[in-house]
Amino acid sequence: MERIYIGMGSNLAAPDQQLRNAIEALAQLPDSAFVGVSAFYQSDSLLPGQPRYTNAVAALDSALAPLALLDALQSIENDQGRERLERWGPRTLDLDILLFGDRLINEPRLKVPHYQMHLRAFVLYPLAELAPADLQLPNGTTLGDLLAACPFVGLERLPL
Ligand code: A4P
Ligand code: MG
Repeated sequence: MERIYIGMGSNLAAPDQQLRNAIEALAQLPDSAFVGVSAFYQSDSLLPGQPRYTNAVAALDSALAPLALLDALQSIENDQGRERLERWGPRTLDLDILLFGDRLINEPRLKVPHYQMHLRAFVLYPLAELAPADLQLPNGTTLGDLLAACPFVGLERLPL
């Protein structure tokens, strides 16, 4: 089993409920054990003109291979009505593999760590609820280093 962190985001069709449904689905993945989920956080979209996002991070222990996990996450996205009309378009549910154990993955369909996680407060702060500050990324940077460089700006942590 490897510890996997998954970033969840939604900005359409009742985002908080989309995330709750995604958590239920993640808890049923085969060969995996659900570890926990952060609080929900709201923030403005990185792209102007889109509804606000709700984001959270989930932790999972899994024996699935990375691409098998990606397939499973994409079918959860599809089950929840994801339409891929444009890259970065508004979405009912986005599930991104942030970290997969200590692996560096560079496949056409899968890059891990997620290419922009280090820049995103809506990823790093929920992640910090589940992972220790000394968690190391494959390049040796720690989560604490990333948090120190990423101010808690524009994020609203929703009450549990
Ligand atoms: N892919 C590669 N690496 C990964 C990975 N680590 N995890 C590939 C998941 N998928 C990965 O993703 C496109 C392709 O990326 C997949 O087919 C997969 O093979 P997608 O989910 O279809 O497209 P996308 O989500 O539009 O692109 P992307 O790059 O994932 O978008 P982002 O970076 O997630 O940005 N603002 C706020 N406040 N909160 C947000 O969550 N999200 C976005 C979307 C913009 N603004 C936001 C937020
Ligand atoms: Mg995505």
